[in-house]
Amino acid sequence: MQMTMRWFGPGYDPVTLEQIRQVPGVTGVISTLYNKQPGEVWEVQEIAALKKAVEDAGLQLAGIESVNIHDSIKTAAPDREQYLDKYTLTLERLGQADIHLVCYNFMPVFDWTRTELAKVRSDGSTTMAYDQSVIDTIDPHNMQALIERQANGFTLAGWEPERLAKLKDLFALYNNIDEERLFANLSYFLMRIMPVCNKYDINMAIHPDDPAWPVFGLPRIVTNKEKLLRLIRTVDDPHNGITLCTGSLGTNPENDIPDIINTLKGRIHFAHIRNLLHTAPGRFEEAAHLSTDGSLDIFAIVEALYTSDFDGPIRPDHGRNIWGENGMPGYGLYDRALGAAYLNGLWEAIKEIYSRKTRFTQY
Ligand code: CS2
Ligand code: MN
Repeated sequence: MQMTMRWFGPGYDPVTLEQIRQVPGVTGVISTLYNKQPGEVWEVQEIAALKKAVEDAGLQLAGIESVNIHDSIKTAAPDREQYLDKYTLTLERLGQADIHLVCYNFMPVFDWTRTELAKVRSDGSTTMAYDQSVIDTIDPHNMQALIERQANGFTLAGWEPERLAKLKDLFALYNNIDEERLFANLSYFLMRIMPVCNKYDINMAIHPDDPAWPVFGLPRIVTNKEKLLRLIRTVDDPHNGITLCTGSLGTNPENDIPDIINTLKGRIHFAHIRNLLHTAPGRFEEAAHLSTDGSLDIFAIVEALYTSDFDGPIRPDHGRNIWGENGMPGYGLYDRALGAAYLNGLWEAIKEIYSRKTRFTQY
């Protein structure tokens, strides 16, 4: 396991690499070229500059989140081959730069969805929250404005105004795309990129849909154990793996996350750990990482990662805004740093318990 934090890059992230470097046990960052639109090829020099900035700060660029996928690939539009070639070229360049982990998602139109970005909790901290009954009354065309209004002046990952400006066209593209078609398009994408992933040993780690059910009538295909299993079996290559995001899979209380971890052993390449509190069916808010603050058993989750020999990067996913920090929703420094410290503590304790168990069974 390598403890990391997400960093959005200079000019986008108010958190600095120097601050991240001082969080105990954090040795790497997960980053991206935030200025890139889906479908744009990443330039060699841009990748090198990102890597250099991270390494100059004494950290490792442990992976990319995300190289976003163009809608023509997701919808199998007539020009998809051109975009697949571009994606492959970006992967090739990342591989040549010695980067071996790429997180991506295959959600139609909208990335993660929340109805509130700064819900005030009883302790005065603010957090992101979701309420399906609110979504049910919103015209999806107003969704971008709703997010923007609460985003504290930041452009949030997955909510790029340039792309969402064409929302009508985007929805039209997905008109005939049901779950099966979307799955076929995802499988095709994976088959097409596996050769380059094999050549450069790049682990692809699909991010689960967030929340884990259809939103605005758009299909969602990365939501539970069965669907994840189907995906890794359909393209049965070790480089086709997943990002275990507890906050996304955990939106559905029926998802047994430790069981998912055990079932997908060996194919989990990246872990996002965050906690959330279920307040009613279809309604939740993001909690502090500590198990007792939310509905997820973070100990059991970390234990399952440990016992399934998980050896990829982990990052504390969304944190609250605390101590007066006016951070990017979900990505302030303080609460994520507390999350990293907590997760490191759990890992150390679990490792110690298991090594004692092994010592005892040897006698
Ligand atoms: C992230 C996602 O902040 C978040 O919720 O987990 O935006 C994630 O980066 C993308 O879905 C992965 O492509
Ligand atoms: Mn996540």
